[in-house]
Parts: sequence; C-alpha cells; structure tokens
Amino acid sequence: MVGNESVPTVQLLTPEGERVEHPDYEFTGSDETIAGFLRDMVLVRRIDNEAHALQRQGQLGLWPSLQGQEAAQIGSGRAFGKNDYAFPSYRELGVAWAKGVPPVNLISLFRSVDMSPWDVNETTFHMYTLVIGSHTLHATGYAMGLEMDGLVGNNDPERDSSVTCYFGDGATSQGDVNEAFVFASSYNAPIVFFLQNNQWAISEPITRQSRIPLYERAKGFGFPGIRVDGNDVLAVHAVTTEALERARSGNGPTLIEAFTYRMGAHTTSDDPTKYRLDDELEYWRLKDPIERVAAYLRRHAGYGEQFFTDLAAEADEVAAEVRSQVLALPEPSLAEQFDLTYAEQTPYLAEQKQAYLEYAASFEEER
Ligand SMILES: Cc1ncc(C[n+]2csc(CCOP(=O)(O)OP(=O)(O)O)c2C)c(N)n1
Repeated sequence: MVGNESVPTVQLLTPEGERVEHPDYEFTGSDETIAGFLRDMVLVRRIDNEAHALQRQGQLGLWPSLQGQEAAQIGSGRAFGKNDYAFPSYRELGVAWAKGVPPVNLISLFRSVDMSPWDVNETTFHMYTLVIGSHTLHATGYAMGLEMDGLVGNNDPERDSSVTCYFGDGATSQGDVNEAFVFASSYNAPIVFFLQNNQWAISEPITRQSRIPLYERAKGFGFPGIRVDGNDVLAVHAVTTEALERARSGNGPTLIEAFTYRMGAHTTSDDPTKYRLDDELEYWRLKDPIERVAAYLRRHAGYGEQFFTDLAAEADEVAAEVRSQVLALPEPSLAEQFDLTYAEQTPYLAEQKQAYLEYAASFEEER
C-alpha cells in the first residue's frame, strides 16, 4: 500500500525521541543545532497559528497551514547554502523562515495587498505558486540556466549552485511535474525535487493517486528517488544535504519524498472532517515533528524545563509582533488587484478594471 509505512524510509530520530542509525545517512550536527531546529519549528508553528487566527478574524482572505510539515520544511530549509534557490508552492512558511523572508511579507499575500514583497534574488526564495505543479517547470528551467552559466560542478562552494522545488503529492499527478522530471533528467539539471507527501490533495487521498510509492517514480525518469520520514528533522536535513551536494557538483536531480501528514485543514476554506476520520489525525499526532525533538533534548541532551518555557514565551512574542505588523498593513482594495497581476497593465485587464470600477460606482449612485 502506498500510504503506509512499510516502505523503506530514512529515519534518524524516532517518534519517541530516540536517535537511530542508518547505513547511508547520518546527522552530524551538535545538540545545539538540534535545539535550533526545535526553535525554528516551534516559532513557525506559532506564527502559522497566528496567521490562521488572523484569517478567522477577517484580516486575511485565506491561509494554508503548514502544521505537521515543520520538520520537512526546516530540515530541508536549514540544509541550504547561500547559492541554493528555493521554489515554493503555497504552504512553505517554514522554508521562507529558513531563508530569512519576514513572515509578514508572506502573510501579506493572503491579505491581497502585495504579490512579491520580498527580494527573490537576495533571499533566494522565489515567488509563491498556486497553480499546482507549474513552478516545477520554472524551477527546472532556472536550474538548467545555472548549469549553462557554469555555476555547477566547479568544486567551488562560492560558485556552485542548485535549485530545490517544493510541491505536494497531488501535484505529482500534473503533467507539468512529469515534464519537469523529463527535462531535469535529460539536462542533468542541478535540482532537488522536494515532494512533501502529506497524503491528502485537499480531499483526494494519495492512495487513490498512485499505485507505487511516489519516490519510486524517479527511477522511470532516470534519477534517484528516496523516501525520508518527513516528520524527522534530522533525517530530512541529512537526506537534503546529500541531494543538494549531488546537484551542485553536477550529478543531477534527486527526488526526495518527505512522508508526512497535513495536520490541519487544506486551507481555511476547507473542512477536513468531511473526508477523513479523527483517528487518523490522532495517529499522526503521536508522530508530531516537534514533540520528538523536544523528547530527545529533554532525555538525552540535558535541556531543562526553563529552555522550553522560554521558547514558548519567545514564540508568543514573535507571534504578537507578526500580528501587529499584519494589522499595520493597508486594507486590501479590490480595484488594486488588477494592477498587481503584471508589471505592466494589459488592455484586457484595464478593461476589466474599468468595468469593475463602474460596477462599484453604481452602488454609490443608488444611495
Ligand atoms: C492547476 C491547478 N489545478 C487545481 C488547483 C486546485 N487545487 C488547489 S490545492 C490542490 C491540491 C494540491 O494538493 P497537493 O499537491 O498534495 O499539495 P498540498 O495542498 O497537500 O500541500 C488543488 C487541486 C490548482 N490550484 N491548480
């Protein structure tokens, strides 16, 4: 069965917080680094909750939660070097955090007051993409460009570069993703396809979308695929570090399937109780990516309660700061949406904007 856990999966930290060995991968970082990963995950979950609350309070149009996927995003995001570009879809708050994108900038997209308020070149974090899978082609093209510019395989960490593209299990059913795999393979492009298999494409379970585990698909395209426990930040970091190195050194693409679970709704517009059972969520709560790291630090690294209390307090402070930044953003304007779409207005959009303005004005006249 595709959705179950009998498939070979790299794991270095069990849900109980015990370190385990793997023949091919190890995490060599210190306990301090692991505590840093915990801090990242706790803060992004807290910010995510705040954004969710802001949407419920009418401050945002929509919010897609990352809850449950913190280890997949922080483990991979913290493996990046300065020349490793990320192409996100729309749930990558954790990757954005690791890349230094201010959360308010990301959240402002969902208030419809901006389209790309961060500097893509400076942060190496590209624009959010809502058209499922389309950005795998953009990312592959970018990776091919890096290669053509001689930025791969120089054995020079200052120059060698790569691309990592984030997408979901549902996206793998899109033609664009499969075309991206073909081009990346044919051109030996320096790209890591980072698939967060959270097992649900809105209400469509992965068991209905693939007869084989998704990582195995890579073989048919001619590059390696690997499945990692997506709730294990140490394993994700180790596997991503190796795949990035492969890409930068000119050895081509890798597909990483981070097997995880979307603990919240698909977005704030979704009600998952309509299509999945509560016991599934309960089962995955026991595999929570944050709890296992906390358990490890408590039991094996001597971190006391004060550390965790301080971290919770810091998370509340950061969330309060993000909230006040969001509330200081301008009110969204429907008319402005027509100007945010392209750098230069097209005649058709200008026409639509005019029609909208006239329609809105007609209500004024009635009063
Ligand atoms: C091309 C396209 N088709 C359909 C949609 C509607 N849609 C939005 S999210 C989604 C499911 C995506 O699931 P998955 O790729 O597993 O990512 P997840 O949301 O679980 O992170 C769909 C079908 C879309 N945004 N774009």
